[in-house]
Order: sequence, then C-alpha cells, then structure tokens
Amino acid sequence: MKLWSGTLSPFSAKVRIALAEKGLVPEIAEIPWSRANLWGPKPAAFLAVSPRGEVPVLEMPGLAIVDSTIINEYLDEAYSQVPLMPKDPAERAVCRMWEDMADFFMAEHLTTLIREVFMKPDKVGRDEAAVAATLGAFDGFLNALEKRLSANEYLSGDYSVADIAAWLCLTFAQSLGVTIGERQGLQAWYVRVSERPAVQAELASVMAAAGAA
Ligand SMILES: N[C@@H](CCC(=O)N[C@@H](CS)C(=O)NCC(=O)O)C(=O)O
Repeated sequence: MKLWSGTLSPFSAKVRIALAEKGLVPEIAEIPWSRANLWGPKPAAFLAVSPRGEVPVLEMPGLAIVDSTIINEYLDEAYSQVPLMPKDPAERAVCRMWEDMADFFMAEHLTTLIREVFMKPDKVGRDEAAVAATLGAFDGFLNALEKRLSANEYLSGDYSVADIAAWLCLTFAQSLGVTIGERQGLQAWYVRVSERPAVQAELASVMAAAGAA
C-alpha cells in the first residue's frame, strides 16, 4: 500500500491519521511543497493515478483511490477491526455531514488563510478584508461545533473520521489566527482528540514541516 501525500496537506493528514489509528503503515511517496515553489515537482507516476494532480492518493496493486473522504471510507470498510465510522445508517450520515463541513472549511476558508496569512507573513499585500470575512466564517463553524460538542463527546458516536477532519481543520486554522476562545465543549474535545497517539504523531510531523516550509 502506497500513500501519495504532502506533509502539509490537511487532506493527506486525514488519511495518515486514519491509517495510523488502524495500525497500517503504508509506503509514503511525498509530493514536496514549499512557500516558494508551492506543489511540485509532481512525478509522472503520481499524475498517472491522480487525475487532478492532488494528494492524497492511496495506491495498491490494481487500485488507486483519490480523495481523502473516499480513501478513509475504503479503509474503514477494508480494515474494520478499528472502526472510524458509526454502523447505524443515520449516524453514518451525521458523521459524513460533519466531515463534509470540516472539508468545506479546509478547502474554502483555510485556503484563504494560507494564501493571505501563511504566504504573506510580513503582511505585505495581505487582503485584510478577506481574512476578516474568513475569521467570521470560522466563528460560525466553531459555534456549530461547540453546540454539538457541549452535548456529545465526539461529533458522531465514538471518535470517527469526522473528528479527524474537524480536528485537522481547527489545528491548521489555529496556526493562522482562528481561536477556539471560551467554547468549553470544543476545548475539551480538542484536548481529547489531541491526546490520541496517532494524532500526536501527525501533529509533530506537521509542526516540523511547517517550520521548514
Ligand atoms: N477533495 C480532495 C482535496 C485534495 C486537495 O485539495 N489536495 C491539495 C493539497 S491539500 C493538493 O493536492 N493540491 C495540489 C495542487 O493544488 O497542485 C480530498 O479530500 O482529498
């Protein structure tokens, strides 16, 4: 099993955490990323299995799966000993909705913060209005999370792919100016998820890569 991934890609991180939770150790094929050059170079072998040129891709003999959500669902079905999704259809739908919301924030709003904050550390040319609008959007997301997590230990039943996606979204967002504030349910959940060994290991490697990017 080979995972095409990027250390600083939150979508790749979703899959790395799921693999680690399930005790799976793939070969890692890294697509490099830097502030100066962004993504690349992308090897032909990667482009052959990634139609949009995006990480992550999980490649196995005769099968290449793209998209973090689809990969994690595959992993959950193929390696069900350590479940990362609920069994009940209604709870699965709730799990997918939270994961989708976190992914939407990663794709839309985190991208804005990466472009305007991470890529412009000296603030030159920063679109402050776009940053303010994004922080406002995050506030709404955090409020929704707080409502859910002040009444539930995890987003859908036990710890799941939804918690992984939301934790990653918040972790990257917090490094770019988003704050959890006084939301106590969210704070407790954030600590609960952060304490998991698979999550700790991922955090350590992302922090190291962010320092070097
Ligand atoms: N929906 C996809 C999104 C994947 C994605 O956006 N990957 C980004 C990195 S986080 C990428 O590979 N970008 C490469 C590029 O823009 O050239 C997923 O969940 O896997």
